[in-house]
Amino acid sequence: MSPLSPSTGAALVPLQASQAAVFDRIAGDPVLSASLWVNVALAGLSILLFVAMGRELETDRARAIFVATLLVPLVSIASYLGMVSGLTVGLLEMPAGHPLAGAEVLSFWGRYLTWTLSTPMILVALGLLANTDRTKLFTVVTMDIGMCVTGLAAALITSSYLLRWAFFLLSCAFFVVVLYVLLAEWPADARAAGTSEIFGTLRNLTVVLWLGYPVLWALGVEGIALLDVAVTSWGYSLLDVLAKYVFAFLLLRWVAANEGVVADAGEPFGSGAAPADD
Ligand code: RET
Repeated sequence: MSPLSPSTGAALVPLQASQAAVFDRIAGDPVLSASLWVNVALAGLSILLFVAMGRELETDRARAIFVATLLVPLVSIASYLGMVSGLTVGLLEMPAGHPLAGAEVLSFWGRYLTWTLSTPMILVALGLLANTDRTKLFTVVTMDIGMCVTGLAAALITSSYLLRWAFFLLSCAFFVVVLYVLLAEWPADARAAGTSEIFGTLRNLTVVLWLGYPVLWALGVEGIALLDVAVTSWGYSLLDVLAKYVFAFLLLRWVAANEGVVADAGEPFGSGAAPADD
């Protein structure tokens, strides 16, 4: 078929049309719209606050944690503006078997895309705090990216209900590895680095909140559709507020007050070998 054939052209038109249609739909639903704008505002405030909190940091590891932490609201503001504009939101027709089969459902797939950038930053910040080694950091970050990308696939598949859940399970398998490293590997590293207490608090916050995301996916419009689009969106937005801004604030506040402890742990992204005792 020629690339300029009428049918190809026809396929492109709805894609263009859907952005404006989606934009109008979101703007016309104040509850849904507020769930996005709240995060644009909070991400903006967090960026300003974090820059103020971290600008005096001087040591390598503390500054690396600062940059990773600051990237979380930076990615978030882009993510939420992308969704508000309709750019990263689609109208998907759910496959047979889905409770909303045949209906056009608003899918905020931009969330899963941008988590691919924001969640590794959260893990890098936590890993640096625990003074973990490169191998564990590499493992947790790649598994986390795997989780987000397969989560994106689960949300976007419109051909088969079964395959949506297959990707959901695959994403959960990646997630289990992330949880394993957080719960079984990093606590010992943090103990050795002298950051055990704050690491424990942030790890617990992370594990509990992150578990909420797959639960919401399963109960929301992407999964069994027990919750409607606006409730699902508010659910993710509230989880984001706690898992991103509150988490990042607590971490940065501690790092700013305890820079010496963080610096004594050694160079960032070490190999895991104990520093020479000279
Ligand atoms: C999905 C659905 C598929 C199964 C699993 C998921 C997990 C998502 C998580 C997201 C965390 C996001 C955060 C964002 C902050 O910017 C993709 C929902 C396991 C854990 C913390």
